[in-house]
Amino acid sequence: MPSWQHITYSDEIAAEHAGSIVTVGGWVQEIRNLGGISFIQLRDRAGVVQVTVLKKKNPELFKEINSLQRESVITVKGVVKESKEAKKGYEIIPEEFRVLNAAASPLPLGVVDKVGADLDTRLNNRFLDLRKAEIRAIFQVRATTLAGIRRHLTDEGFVEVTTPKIVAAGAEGGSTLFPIKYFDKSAYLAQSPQLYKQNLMASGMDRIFEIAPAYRAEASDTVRHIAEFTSLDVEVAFIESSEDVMAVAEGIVHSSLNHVAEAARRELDILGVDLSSPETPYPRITYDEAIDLLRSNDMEIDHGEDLGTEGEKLLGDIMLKKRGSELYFITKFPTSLKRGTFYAKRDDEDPELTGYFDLDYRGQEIVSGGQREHRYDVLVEQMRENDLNLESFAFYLKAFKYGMPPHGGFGFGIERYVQKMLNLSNIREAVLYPRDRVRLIP
Ligand code: AMO
Repeated sequence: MPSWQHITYSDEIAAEHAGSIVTVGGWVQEIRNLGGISFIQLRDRAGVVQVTVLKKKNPELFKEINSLQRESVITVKGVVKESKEAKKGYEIIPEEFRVLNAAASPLPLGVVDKVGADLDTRLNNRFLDLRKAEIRAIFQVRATTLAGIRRHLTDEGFVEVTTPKIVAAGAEGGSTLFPIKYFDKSAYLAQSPQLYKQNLMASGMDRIFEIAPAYRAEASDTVRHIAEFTSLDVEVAFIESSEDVMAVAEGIVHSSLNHVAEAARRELDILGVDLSSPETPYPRITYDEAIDLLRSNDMEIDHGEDLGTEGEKLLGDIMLKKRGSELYFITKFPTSLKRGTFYAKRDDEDPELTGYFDLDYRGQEIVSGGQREHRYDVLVEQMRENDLNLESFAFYLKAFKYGMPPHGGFGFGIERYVQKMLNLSNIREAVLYPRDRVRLIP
């Protein structure tokens, strides 16, 4: 058995293990030296366990331990002993004590300090920040969310794919493209797998999804935009309308919220989050209804304008108050707003409307998508309207000429989802090492 498998986590030990020998490993959170006896709070990924060292039993060791700095890494092999004083009802009396790595002092970021550090200091020292259980819990919830999504989509017959992140053309507008050097050519970091997931709809893989990084050179510094985010992308063929696509998004959110509420109960407790999965179907309001609602709530906004952060936030408050819903679709976005989305299908009766939708969670867009234009001639026309160089999109267009079924899909921002699920004020809190206009390290 590898040595790491000999380590017992603190939550695996209980007072009834009294008398047995365990090996624990972790960081020295605190040392209290009372002269003849020292109490070490050893922290591992599961919690804290008390190690009690008696001077008279081993004076050398006692000295070494008491000179240790906080956050040094140790392993302790010892006997579990019931203790009324120890928080957990037991302590460990060491037989073997190893200092694996001594920490320097002072720490650039406190681990147990009550005073909250600012986000920049935390992110600059992420490895220390993550030693706090409530910070690690965010990423355990994130992992549980992804596991729930993968399970749900796989059960629904979707196949997970991986598409290139180094691409020759962007699909989401030139202003947010990151140019890169690619041998002797110029290329970009992928903003979205849009062209590839549509390409696959002509391949017979008629239900696919991808969970991968997407890159946007976002100029503005906001609490909901980052330059590298994790995009869940879904594409499904043989659909009749955007409603078929919305049903997939709804199913993912509903099942993953249920999954997290159940499987990440411990982490939600640590974070003080009471999570529930609202009943489906989620309410649907059209873009025009959303604008009317905002206007009747004293917001200055005209039909045809983007809802913007403020509009989405206010709409979130209204939808919660009036419809009791934290999750709702905004449908039928006007073509004027989605014109850049050259692949969006327009309404057959009213070309000024698309069937495009957003799914908002607690006043923030987390999903955006709809039915695509799958007819070659119409698509080319829409691309021309956008002044796109058709040659750069040759591989994409070709697939529409030789048998492309009607299809649709969406992009779903994972960090925005986790941010809203856990009521985090900044999206960066849901990213281990965020990238933005100023942040490239760590
Ligand atoms: P869109 O650009 O709306 O659509 O992006 C889809 C979803 O991705 C998330 N998102 C972001 N999250 C964090 N930081 C960013 N800078 C950022 N940009 C986008 C949001 C958003 O709802 N190709 C289409 C999707 C499709 O039609 O299939 C697209 O990329 O949660």
